[in-house]
Amino acid sequence: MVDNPFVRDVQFLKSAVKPSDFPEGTLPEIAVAGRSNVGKSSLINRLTNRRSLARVSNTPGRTQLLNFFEVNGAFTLCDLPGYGFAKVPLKIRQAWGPMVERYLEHRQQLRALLLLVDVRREPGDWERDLIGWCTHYGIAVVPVITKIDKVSVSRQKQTVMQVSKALGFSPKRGIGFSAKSGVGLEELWAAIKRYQKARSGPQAAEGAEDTPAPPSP
Ligand SMILES: Nc1nc2c(ncn2[C@@H]2O[C@H](COP(=O)(O)OP(=O)(O)O)[C@@H](O)[C@H]2O)c(=O)[nH]1
Ligand SMILES: [Mg+2]
Repeated sequence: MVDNPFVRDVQFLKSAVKPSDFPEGTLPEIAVAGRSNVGKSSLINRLTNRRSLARVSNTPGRTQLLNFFEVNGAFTLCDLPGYGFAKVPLKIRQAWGPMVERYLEHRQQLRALLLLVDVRREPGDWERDLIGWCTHYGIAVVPVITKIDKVSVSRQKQTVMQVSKALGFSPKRGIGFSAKSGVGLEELWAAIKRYQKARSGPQAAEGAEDTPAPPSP
């Protein structure tokens, strides 16, 4: 593994489904969301420099949980369950939306959501719906374009800008990331640090100007 100078200490706090079970405390929180197979576990492991912090936890049939970690004693990370795994029973898939929306609504200390998008896939309704919820609850979204090593170095910047725009953000908002090579790690950490200090709620000024309106019905 490439050295990661950003992490001193990571602790698993707990898993939870409903707000009354979320870990207490006032540290700012950053959430991570993405479709199954987008590279979420790989990103979290790379981000925290742990080989298997975010275990492959999308085992079909299992209850889907929000997993909370504390990083550097400075902020908490919430790993949302991957969305859309075909083998997950319908009942569990249907529980995903209400669980995540309740989290977005109630988690006061949530400062930003990292929305992972695979560089080889067109963002779809799911991504737009999630952005719509975040906008509604005043939560900043940072698009992270994963597996950026799959496109040639000369096209990476342009691709990130295109995906960012396709999601309704300003082109420069997106971050290209590769868990494989470590590209984007520094930029991602810089964004996390910035959002740790940001205010939450509907007045969350930073980025609000280019957060798209919720999709029309
Ligand atoms: N080339 C490449 N493959 C990746 C990257 N990140 C994840 N993968 C691969 O994508 C697959 C899914 O990754 P995983 O982290 O388990 O995705 P998750 O389901 O979103 O947690 C695995 O085969 C990973 O090795 C990346 O940055 N580059
Ligand atoms: Mg995973």
